[in-house]
Amino acid sequence: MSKEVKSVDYGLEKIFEGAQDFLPLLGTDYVEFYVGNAKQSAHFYKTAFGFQSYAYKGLETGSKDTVSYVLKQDKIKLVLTTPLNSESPVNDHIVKHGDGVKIIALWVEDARKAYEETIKRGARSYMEPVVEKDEHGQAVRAGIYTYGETVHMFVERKDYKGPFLPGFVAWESDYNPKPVGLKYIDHMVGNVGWGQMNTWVKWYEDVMGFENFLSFDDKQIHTEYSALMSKVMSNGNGRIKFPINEPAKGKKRSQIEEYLDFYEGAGVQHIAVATDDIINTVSQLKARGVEFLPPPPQAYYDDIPRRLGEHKDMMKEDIKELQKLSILVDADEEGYLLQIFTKPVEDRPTLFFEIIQRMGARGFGAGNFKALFESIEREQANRGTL
Ligand code: TYF
Ligand code: FE
Repeated sequence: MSKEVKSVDYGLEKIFEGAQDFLPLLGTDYVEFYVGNAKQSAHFYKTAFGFQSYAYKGLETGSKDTVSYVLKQDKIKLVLTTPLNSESPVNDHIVKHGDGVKIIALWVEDARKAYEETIKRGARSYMEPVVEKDEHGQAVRAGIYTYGETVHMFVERKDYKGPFLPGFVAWESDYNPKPVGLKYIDHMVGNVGWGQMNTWVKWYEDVMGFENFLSFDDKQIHTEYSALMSKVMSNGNGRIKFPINEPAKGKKRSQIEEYLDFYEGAGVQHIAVATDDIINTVSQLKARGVEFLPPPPQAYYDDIPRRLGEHKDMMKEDIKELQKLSILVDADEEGYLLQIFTKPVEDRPTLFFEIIQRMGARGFGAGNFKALFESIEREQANRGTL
C-alpha cells in the first residue's frame, strides 16, 4: 500500500521504518529574503529568473514598516522584503549579512502542533503561533530559529483561499517575462561554522525528526587548496532536503570560510531549483543575463562517459551541448543528474543558485565536487578572497 508508493516516490522508507513522524511536512512553502531594495530585487528575479508577479504588501495595503513582493514560478514562491524606515529590525539583518535568506517556510497541516513539537524538543522560538485573517480566510504561522539567524516558519494554509497570505493583495503587473522552467526547490544548503556541522545534524534529528541521508567528508570533498564536509538531512517523506556544510582545513580559504566571513555567520549558501529541461532553462537564464560559474576543463567532459557508467546509454543529452552551456553531469546507482551553479547573486560572495535536473539520481553530484570547487576557487582567486 502506501509503503510501495513511498518507495517509488522517494525510496526513503527504509531509513524511516518504525519512526513516527511528529513533524509531517507537506513541502517547502516559501523562501523569504531580506534585501536592501525589494522593488529592484523583484525586477531581477522576474527578468533574469523568470518568476511571475504573485502578491504584494506595502504602504498601499497598510504595511507601514516593510514592503514584501511575492514571486512565483510553478511550485516555488520567493518573498522579497525590505524595510521602509530605520526602526524595522529587518535593517539589522541586512546590515550584518547583506541580502540573504531569512526564512525557509515549511508547509504543514497544523502549525501550532509543529511549533509545540519542535519547541518541546529544544527549538528556540522566533514567533509563537499567530492566526492571520482577512476576507479570504485565515492562516496560522509559527517560527523557530535554525542555524545563524535563519528561521523555519511553519505555515498552515488549509483555511486560506486568498493570494499568498492574509495582508497581501494579488500583484498584477504589466511586465510579465516568461518563466524559464523552474519547477520546485530540490534542496537548500546551510553553511555553518567550524566544528558545527554535527551540532546542526543532531539538531535536525532531535528537533525536526530528520535523518542523515548522505554524508561527504573532507577526504571526498577537497581540491589542492581547500576542503569541506557536508551531511544531507532529509525529512520523513523525502520532500525536504537540507545539506549542512562546514569548512575543513586546507591550504587556502575554502568557499565555506569565504561565505562565513562575508555573511558574518551561518546562513543559507545555495538554493537548488529543479527543472525537467536543463538545456532549455540554462539557455534562457544565460540569455537573460544570469551569470554561471566558468566551465570545468575539457578533461572533465572527456571523463563523462566513465562517470555515467551503466547509465551511459540512458543519457539523452548531447555532451557537446552540455559543455557549451557548462552544465555538469554525475551519476549514482539510481540514475544520473545534470546541474550547474550560478555565481553569487549579491556583491558579497554569499548566496547562489543551483539548477538541477534529476534523471533518477538521488545524490548531490559528488562526482562533480572537485571540478565544481575548482571553478569556485578560480572565482575566489579573481576576487582575491582565496
Ligand atoms: O548541494 C550539494 O551538496 C551540491 C554540491 O559548497 C555542493 O550542490 C556542495 C557544497 C558546496 C557547493 C555545492
Ligand atoms: Fe546543491
